[in-house]
Amino acid sequence: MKQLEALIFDVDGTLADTERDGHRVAFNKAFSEAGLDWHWDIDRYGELLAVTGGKERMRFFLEKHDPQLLEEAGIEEKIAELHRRKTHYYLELLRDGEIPLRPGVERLLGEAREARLRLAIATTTTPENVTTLLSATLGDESIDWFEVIAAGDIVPAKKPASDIYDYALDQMGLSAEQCLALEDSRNGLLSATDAGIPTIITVNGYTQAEDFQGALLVLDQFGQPDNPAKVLAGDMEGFEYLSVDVLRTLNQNIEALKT
Ligand code: XBP
Ligand code: MG
Repeated sequence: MKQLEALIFDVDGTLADTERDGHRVAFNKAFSEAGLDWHWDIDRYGELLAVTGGKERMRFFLEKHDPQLLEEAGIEEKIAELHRRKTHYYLELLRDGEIPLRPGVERLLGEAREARLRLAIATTTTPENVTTLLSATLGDESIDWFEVIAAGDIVPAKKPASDIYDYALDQMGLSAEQCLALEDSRNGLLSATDAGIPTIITVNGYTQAEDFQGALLVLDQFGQPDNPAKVLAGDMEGFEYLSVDVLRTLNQNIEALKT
């Protein structure tokens, strides 16, 4: 029987609600600094989240908003420069403490470390965005809690492709059944499940209406003893919030189904 060995966390939307008041705000600052009129309001940004990756998201926006611009010489450099400035503004927001962790994240990481579960990250965002979020919320030493931080352009295809999870598994030398993935979006679910990793979803404002067919469990948040999680799909086995005990039970149930 395969034991649960590791947890692989998504970042944006899962560890913290980074999109609406973080990435979106930073994109808009970069656009206005460059003299562009590409303001992304909350609803439009929700539509643009269909595509993961900041540079990819700008290209997706231009396909509808100004397709001719995509044909112009130098557009890739322009997108890359806008993305560098966007990252600068995003890191500023993180360092200013504007983006807290979601409820239960710090507790679950602490429990997982105590239980000697191995930890990794699989995200489409830029690596500095991950390390800066961790430093700003949990202290510099928390970066070392994660033996692999698989992020951004390290793989050719971003989520929903499985590449980033395949990479994390490879780096850890683990098989998919030894891990659980924690995600907030359909693109994340598709990526993790395509890599064979059973996945737990914690929804947020942008992802709550998405199709999470195939997820092991769908929650409104990880939850806390004084702030129980709501189960939106699946079974939390009578537990009130996502704990290592729940994760081990879910893992054992999957293994039991195989025998
Ligand atoms: C996160 C993303 C990222 C961020 C922006 O998706 O889609 O693109 O919005 O990050 P997931 P960058 O949570 O599924 O990994 O601008 O650094 O790409
Ligand atoms: Mg996410």
